[in-house]
Amino acid sequence: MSVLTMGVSTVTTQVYAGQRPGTSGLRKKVTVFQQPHYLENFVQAIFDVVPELKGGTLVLGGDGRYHNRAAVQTILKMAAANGVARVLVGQGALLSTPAVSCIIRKYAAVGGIVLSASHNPGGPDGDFGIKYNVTNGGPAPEKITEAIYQATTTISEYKTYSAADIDIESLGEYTLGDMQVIVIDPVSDYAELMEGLFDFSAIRAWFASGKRMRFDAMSAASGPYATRIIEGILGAPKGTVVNGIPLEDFGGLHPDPNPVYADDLVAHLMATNAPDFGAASDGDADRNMVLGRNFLVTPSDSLAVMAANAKLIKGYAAGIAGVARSMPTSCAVDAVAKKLNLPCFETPTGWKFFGNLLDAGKVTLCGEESYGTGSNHVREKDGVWAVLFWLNLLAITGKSVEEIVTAHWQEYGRHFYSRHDYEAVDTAAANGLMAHLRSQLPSLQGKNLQEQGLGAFTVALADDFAYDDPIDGSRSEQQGIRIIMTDGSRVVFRLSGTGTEGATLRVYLEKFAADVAQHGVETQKALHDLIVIADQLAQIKTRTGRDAATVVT
Ligand code: G16
Repeated sequence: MSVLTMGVSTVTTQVYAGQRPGTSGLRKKVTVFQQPHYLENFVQAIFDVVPELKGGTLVLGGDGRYHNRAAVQTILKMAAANGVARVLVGQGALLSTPAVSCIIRKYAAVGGIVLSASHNPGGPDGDFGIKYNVTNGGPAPEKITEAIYQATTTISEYKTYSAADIDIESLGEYTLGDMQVIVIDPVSDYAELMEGLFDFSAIRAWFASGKRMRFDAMSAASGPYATRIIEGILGAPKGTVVNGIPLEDFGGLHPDPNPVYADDLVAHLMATNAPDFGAASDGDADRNMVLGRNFLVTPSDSLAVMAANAKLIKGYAAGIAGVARSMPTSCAVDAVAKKLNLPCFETPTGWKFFGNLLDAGKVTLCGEESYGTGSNHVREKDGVWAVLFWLNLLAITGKSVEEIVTAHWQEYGRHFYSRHDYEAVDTAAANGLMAHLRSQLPSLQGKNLQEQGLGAFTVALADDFAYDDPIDGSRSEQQGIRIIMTDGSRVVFRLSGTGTEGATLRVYLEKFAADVAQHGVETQKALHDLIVIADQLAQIKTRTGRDAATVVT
């Protein structure tokens, strides 16, 4: 049923179960979102939970995946019916996640809606997602996402506006009832922000000297940003950015910048006559992978190198206030913080947990093992920013990626690190595995694992990570099981909050080596004993029925 008043109609709807946002918004199969009123219910819940949007500005865009354009039209009409004064929408429905954050902040918007399932595959059979970002430009904190979820559990109607679709393919201004719609260039505000942070002349000179780079945009949102900035403003040769045109199905590939899904980039950087620098970004351009010629950089090391060298970069030359990392991220950045006497925070997985620390000025740089790094310039992780940070570092030091990272290890020691993912595992089996681990926590404390034939480790701490936000006092529990050894080695277990099929078990492994002679050991070899311990303690093989991880990063 639908009741029409002055173009605004109130549509009767029914509750859909399971609209609770995960680590980063609501992510489901496209076909789930295509059910009648499914998207509308969630969007109305946002308008109900954030009444400030009435009369305010909303930023709207997404990663270019299938269903984005249709969803943008639906949301524009609902925004008009819910009294939003102005919407800034990216041309072609495109806005990278960090660009949304930048634009919310620059134009003092009340918030933004990002249509993205990030690195998850796209297309009619792929995934779709939606998340709400708040006034600081960052992902809504749990208090708000939970309120949105609660609103979806009682919803009975939503408001929409009857009008023709807006032409979002062309820049321009339109009206929808009393609401103004401005179709904006997705790149220009973001490019201007980057120019203020980095030494573009030094990077231009680096390219002009014949240095080469390969940026793989994975047919996703970073393409237009990287092409305009790296090839356009910074003068890199045409062809430096590959897969630079966003495709609705990402070319059928998995837009996740890690050595498994960005294997083509890795192959190019391992080839003879490889470029000096390689980089990739994910579906919505907030993740990054960087690599040198014949040399992979782990995201945890990347964060540590950035923190150690921040003073060399224009935007951070005045010094950084502190650093933060998600709990499963390696402690490489902690070593830098210790030496530079900087505060260092450990938060649960999810960029939303960095927001309060950044707003309070407690930290400047943040990072996660899941190929995410960022700073206080926006309130999201930022793939193109991270690549520009590295380019700036290469340009002003004149060193190679390998030289920079190996010198870093010499100074701070090496934190060997790997994540083993078991994707699309049976949900009950995955929950059983976590429950089994939890039940062992009390008895693991202080245990000498060598006595069980499990490598020369003694457990210093075994717990289920809980975080007390130092700014707002909120507490988040059950954020991952940590088993920390007396030598600082760690095995961490979590279930992903971003998957859409069954459960994904993530096993994070870390071992520290101060001795330079050890630094050349192959990572999986260095972590071998911990891999065995993880399997034994969690009974991974028997409980998941898997012989090997789906993805090893
Ligand atoms: C999101 C979050 C990140 C998190 C990642 C993985 O990234 O923003 O903070 O590290 O998911 O989360 P999980 O381990 O729960 O799958 P993205 O790039 O998917 O938005």
